[in-house]
This record gives sequence, structure tokens and C-alpha cells, in this order.
Amino acid sequence: MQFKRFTVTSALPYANGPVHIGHLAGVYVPADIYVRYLRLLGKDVVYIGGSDEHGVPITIKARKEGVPPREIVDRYHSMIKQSFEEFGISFDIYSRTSSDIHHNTAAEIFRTIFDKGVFDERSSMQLYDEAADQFLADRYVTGTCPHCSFEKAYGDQCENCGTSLSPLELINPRSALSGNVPVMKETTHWYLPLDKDEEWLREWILEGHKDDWKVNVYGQCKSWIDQGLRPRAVTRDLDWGVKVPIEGAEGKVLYVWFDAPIGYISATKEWAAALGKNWEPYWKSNDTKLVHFIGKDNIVFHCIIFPSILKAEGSYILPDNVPANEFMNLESEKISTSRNWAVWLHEYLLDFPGKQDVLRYALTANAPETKDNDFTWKDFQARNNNELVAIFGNFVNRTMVLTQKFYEGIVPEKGNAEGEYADIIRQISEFPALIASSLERYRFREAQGIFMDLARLGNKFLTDQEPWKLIRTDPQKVKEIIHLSIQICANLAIAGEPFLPFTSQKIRTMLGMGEITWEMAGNCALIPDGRQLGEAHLLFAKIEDDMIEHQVQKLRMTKEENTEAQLSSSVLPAQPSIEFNQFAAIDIRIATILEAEKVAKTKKLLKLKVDTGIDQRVVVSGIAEYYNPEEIIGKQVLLLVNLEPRDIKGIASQGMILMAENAAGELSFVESEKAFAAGSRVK
Ligand code: B3M
Ligand code: ZN
Repeated sequence: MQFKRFTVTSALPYANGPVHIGHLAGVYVPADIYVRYLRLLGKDVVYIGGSDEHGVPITIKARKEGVPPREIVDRYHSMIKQSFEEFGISFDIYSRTSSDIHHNTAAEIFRTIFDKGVFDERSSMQLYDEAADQFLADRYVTGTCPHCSFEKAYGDQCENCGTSLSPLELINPRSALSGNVPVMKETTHWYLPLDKDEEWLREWILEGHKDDWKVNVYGQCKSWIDQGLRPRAVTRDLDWGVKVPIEGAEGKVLYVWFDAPIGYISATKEWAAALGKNWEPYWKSNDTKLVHFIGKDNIVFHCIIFPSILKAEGSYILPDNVPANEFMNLESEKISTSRNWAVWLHEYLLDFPGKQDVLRYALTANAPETKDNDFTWKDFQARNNNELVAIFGNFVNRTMVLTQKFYEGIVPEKGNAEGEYADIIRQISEFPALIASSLERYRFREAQGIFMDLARLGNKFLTDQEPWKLIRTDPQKVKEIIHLSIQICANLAIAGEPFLPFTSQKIRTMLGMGEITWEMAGNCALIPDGRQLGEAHLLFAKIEDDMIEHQVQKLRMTKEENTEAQLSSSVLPAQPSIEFNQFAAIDIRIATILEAEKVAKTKKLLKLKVDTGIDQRVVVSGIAEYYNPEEIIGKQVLLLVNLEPRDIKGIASQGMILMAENAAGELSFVESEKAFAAGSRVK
């Protein structure tokens, strides 16, 4: 099918924190590559982005900071918008769901579906936090996932196994507000009867998109549909969100996953209005190709729930594809906002100024397209130094420098060595179609790899031809070599624009290129003889070890902070109280360690001889993993002296050394601050 226009969306990030490389690799970089390619093709395309400003993630953050939700979304919306812009994510509009146009659009769609009588209105018992005086929807409740036993599943989804949940399915639910065990309370909500959508969803996705949707996306949809779809509440008892636009629904708002995807539509309206265009064809015309770029945790919402909403409304098209990615991990661990385990975009932009393309390149080269992948700083450095600098940058730089040196920067004439270079010229002409074919199948990683092969081809061409030597013997041929190299540079500027837009711009400036189109790619007569080229600038610079070490160090510190926080938060509750005389019966003394040796054939045990002040005796203690025998001779420790003797590995142990144990199970002696004599009583 020949599409007339393209509506491309990328997931609306929650405005409750900055964006990180996981978001970029999963969603924004691939979407941006795709739309830049479409624009080069001259297609009518709108690329929609914006902030998701409703939902519990926002209100929880606001509550934590003790500020109104509005303050949170204002802060992060502008921060996210700005960093996307600086990073070159080329949205046609970056909107937000707290705008009036969005509230009106979402309310209108709800109203239309309501008027058609599609929703079921149902009263039911829901979890309620009495202390906070609030129903516990979605992330306001946590508990154990009934599917995978993950203990921190949310009321709407388990982030461990990806299953979408309802609060009542959680085992041992707890309020995220107070930590309390919730009670049940009755409330009324409107439900989208997804069970009735099963048939057309089956036909549309399972039969219609078996071959063109990604395996991971198709698989998730299939398992959802096969498990049987259930009606889903699309309203909530909350005060932050789009008000439910019907009577009798006071104090209720639309479920965030009802309104957020509608944000794509609201943003399109806003974009069109500003340009005096009609928004409707972009959402309602069958010759429009709608593509949603998302992460794998959003698949069900974009492939099943949102389409069901649009279908119920009746006048919208459905997505042609939903190329969801898997997750990007960071240094072998899952990226986590709460544990600060991430590379934040705004920090990257500060730490690596002018290196947007390096991150874009590294993320695409390692994109989690078919499975989770890992970002490491070492790989980032290697991609830059060994690929961008050594191949792409090196080729373009050599071409520019030689043109400068031999011809004062003027493009030499082509000559007629065409026959000799016919094979290379043919190869160049084949590149655009190869890259395009991968891009159109959403294989960005493969596409970028092919693009790099073009740079490789150029680099190898120069190296093989050795014009710097040939200049003395065959200056005519050198002209031809340099001429062709310049044409390859121009091709790299065009084919590279979707992947490395900043670099493409630099090359275009150096070569004096104007507007570019995809159609021009593959051509070896892009830059005419006699053109004076601009000044040569390096495209990429080597990234030294200290820059990488600095980033790795940052992560190391985060890890230490997390471990400390975890240890201090996992303190055991106090034991039941005892009477004073129970305590008084315990006889603890300061004792001096006189001798220490390992107990044979054990890992943990030391046999100690101690001076208790009362006597000298033998005690067996399980501290061998934490102390070497020789380093503890002479130490003053606390000893429980009236514990009944026990036989440990054939040794009669008379007493017990008191040790402190932390949450990690590590042991430490407890010492007297002053050097008291052995036998001093501890009470
Ligand atoms: N804000 C969830 C997320 O960031 C959500 C996406 C909305 S897309 C309409 O995972
Ligand atoms: Zn689970």
C-alpha cells in the first residue's frame, strides 16, 4: 500500500524525572532515525512527542517532595523537552498532556464512547487507604505479583514479568502512601469491555500482522489475547488528571492510560493548528501510516487497549506498526530511576558537549531490538575511537586535508578513470536501497551497520590508492581519486543524516551542500568540479580513558550509596520485651584473646583461648571469614561467660564472643572504648 502521509509517535515520558539512555535507545533514537529518513524521502510526516503528565507516577513524586503535581510536571517537562532538543530528537511538536487542548480531546473521546453506550458502569469493592483517605489505584498499591512472585509489583503492572495487573490481584497488598494494609471500600467506575474486542483484535493482529510486526511485539499480543481479555476500568478515584466528563463522576479522572495515548492526537491538533493545517487526515485517513515507537512495557497499551479505544470511538485509523524495543541495561544491571542507575541525558550533554552523535551511534549499534542489551562505557569508548574516529572521521578528514593540500581546497576534475573505479561507483550506488530496506523494516542497527560499511569502503579506497604517494608519479589519477572520495563524503552526509545528524551537517557545510534528499544518495556526481570547499574540521575526537573512568567512577559511587541505603534500610525489628531479671541473669565480661587458630576442616570457625579475668578458657567462634587468627591476638572483646558449655566440632566451647552483624551478614567485634581490664562486667 502506498501511504500518502505518516504519523509517527514516540512514547510520552512521564514528567516525573529526566530521561536516560534506556528511553533513548528503546524509543527516541530509532523513532528519530525513522522520521529523518522519511523526511529525506520527501514524505508528508508528522513526528509527535510530549510529556505524560498525569497518573500516579506524577502524584507519588509530588507527594514525596511535598509540592503540588503541577510543580513536578512543569519542572520535568521543560527539562525533558530541552534535552531532547539539544540531542537532536526532531519532534515536529513536543506537547504535554496537562494542556487544555489535551483535556478537551481526551474528554471528548471518552464522551463519544460513553454516548454510544460502550462502557459498562460497575460498582465494586476496591482497596482503600483509611489513613490517607484515598482509593489505591495503580501504583498507589504494591504487593507480590501472582505470576512471578516479584515482591514489588505495582497495582497496574509487574515490572518484573511485564504482566498487567489490577490492584486486587496483588498478594499482600500495601499502600504506597502509608505502608498500611488497605481495607475494601465500594466505588463506581466505567469499564472498557475488552472481552468483546477479542475477535477483531485476533484478526487484525494475529492474522493481519503476523509477518510485519516484530516477533517480541507479536508474541506479547498473542499471549494477551490467548489468555482472554477482561474488561478494564478506564476511570480512577483521583484528583489529578482529566476529569471524567459525565454527571455523577465528581472526584474521578480518566485512567492515565486512557488519556496518555490520546495525547498523540491532541499534540497533532496543536501542531496542525499552528501551521493552519487540518489534523484529521493524520489520524482518520486510511492512506496514513501510523507508527508507534515504544518500549516493551508499553506494548499492551499501544497494541490492544489504545486501538480498542479508537475502534470504540469509531472514526480513527489503527497503527500500521508498533516497533517496540526491549530494554537497554547499564553495565549489566537493569536501569533504575529510583536507584539512580542510569546515564541521564541532561548529564551526558553536559559531560560530553558536542558529542550527541557519538551516543546516538553507540545506542543504535547496540540497540535492544530483539533482546535486552547492555550499554557499557567501554563499548561507548570503543565505538567512538575504533569506528567513528578511526574509520568515518579518518576518511572524511583525509579527503578534506588532501584536497586542501593538493588543490587549495578546490574540487579537482573527475577525469575519465571511471572505468577503473566502476566497481566502487556501482557499490556506492547500491547503498541507499540497502539502508532503506533495513530502515523500512525497523532494523535500525542493521541500517546503521550498512551505512558504516560505506564509510569503511571510502576509508579503504583511500588507503589502497595511496594518493599521497601517487601524487609524484601520476597527479592526474590523484585528481580522480580525490574527486571520487569527495563524492563518497557527500554520500555519507546524506545516508548518515538519519543516524548522525550533527555530523551530516558538518560534512554538508564543509562540502558546500544545500538541501539534501534521499534520492541524491548513491550518486557520484554530487559535488561539482571547481567548487571551493570549506575549512576542514574534525568530525570526531578520540575519547580518552580518563573521561570514561570518570563515568565509571560515578556509577561506582551510585552503587556504594545504594548498598549503604539498602543496608541501613534493612534493620530487623526489635525482639519482644524481656523483664529486667532476665537481663540481669546474663553475665558479659571484657575478655582478652590470648591465642587463636583455625578449626581444621571448617571454613568459619576459630578456636580461641581467652583471659576472662575469672579464668582462662577455650571458646569456639564463627568469625574465621572476617578475621585472621594472627591479627586478633591481644584484642579485648565482649564474652558471654555464663552460657552453658557446648561441644563444637569436638571442642568444648565455654562461652560466646558477642559480635555485631550487619544486614549483609558480616561480623564485627564490639570493643570497649577504654582499655578496661579483663573481667570487667558489661551491663
Ligand atoms: N508515560 C509510560 C512510560 O514512560 C508512559 C508512556 C505513555 S505513551 C502514551 O513507560
Ligand atoms: Zn510478575
